[in-house]
Amino acid sequence: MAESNRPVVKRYEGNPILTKEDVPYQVETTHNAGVAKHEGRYVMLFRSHLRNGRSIIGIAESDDGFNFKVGPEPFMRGEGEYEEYGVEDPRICEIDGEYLITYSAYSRHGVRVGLAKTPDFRSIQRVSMITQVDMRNVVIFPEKFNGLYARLDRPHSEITPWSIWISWSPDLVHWGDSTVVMKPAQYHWDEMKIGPGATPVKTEKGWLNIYHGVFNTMDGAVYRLGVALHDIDDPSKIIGVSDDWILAPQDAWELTGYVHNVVFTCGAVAEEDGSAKIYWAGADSVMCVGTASVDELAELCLSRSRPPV
Ligand code: BMA
Repeated sequence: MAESNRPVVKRYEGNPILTKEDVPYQVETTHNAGVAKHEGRYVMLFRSHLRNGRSIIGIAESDDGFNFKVGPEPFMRGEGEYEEYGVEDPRICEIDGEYLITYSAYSRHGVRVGLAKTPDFRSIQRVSMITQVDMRNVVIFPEKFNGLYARLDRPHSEITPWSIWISWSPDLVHWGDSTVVMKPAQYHWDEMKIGPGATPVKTEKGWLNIYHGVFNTMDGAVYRLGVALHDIDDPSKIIGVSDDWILAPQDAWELTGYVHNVVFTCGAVAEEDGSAKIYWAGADSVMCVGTASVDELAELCLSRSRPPV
């Protein structure tokens, strides 16, 4: 029987849900946002380019996960030597009764990842830089494993396509025991590079990792989203990676903008009814949302699996 053409991720008909017109201070984009639920409300931390080309992070809140109101002031601006060129692509992880925020920090020394935390999104405390340079896209798992925090990260490399790794920490500051867990597949939609996207979602079948993958064309890179499933007790083990992407640039604001042909995620929220809201940026310009069945995404990793490395 032919497979259905029904999309795995159902785009919200009100997309885009956040644009620069919604921001009460001067910005050029609203993109690459981490999203979490706090006291029943959705909190979005989004990246904005300023007119000097550097980025800051703003905050928006919503009762329903679709209609967001932006706060009057930016939430984070680059501070100090290692954030001199700005802060980008925040991910939010709720653990131990607080929210961890991982973000890319740019400076004359390169790009590395910073960790900050907040109990309520009113105040913010910087913890530490948690990588050296040439690392981006850090997502922390919302549970510990044998007393250790775990994160997926994405080191840069000159001799192999950029891949997804896992690292462990007793205290969120010192990380190690890193191993590679997943690599791009050759002549595949993610062959150029992959990176962790949303904070992993716990499912009955394993941890769902919604990641981005890049393919290079004559017209430049195309960013799409895919899914992988990690073992529930040991997330360094991948139990399936969907051969198919789950989302590709399609709407006008995904096809053109600050960087064309990009859908890029930094956050998803699992709901009690078994669905997840997946948030992505279109063309590094605007924020969009869509819904998917968590079980269907996990099943896709198992039934249409390609080898992880
Ligand atoms: C990546 C990062 C992301 C960006 C993406 C698409 O390398 O710079 O922040 O969204 O490219 O341009």
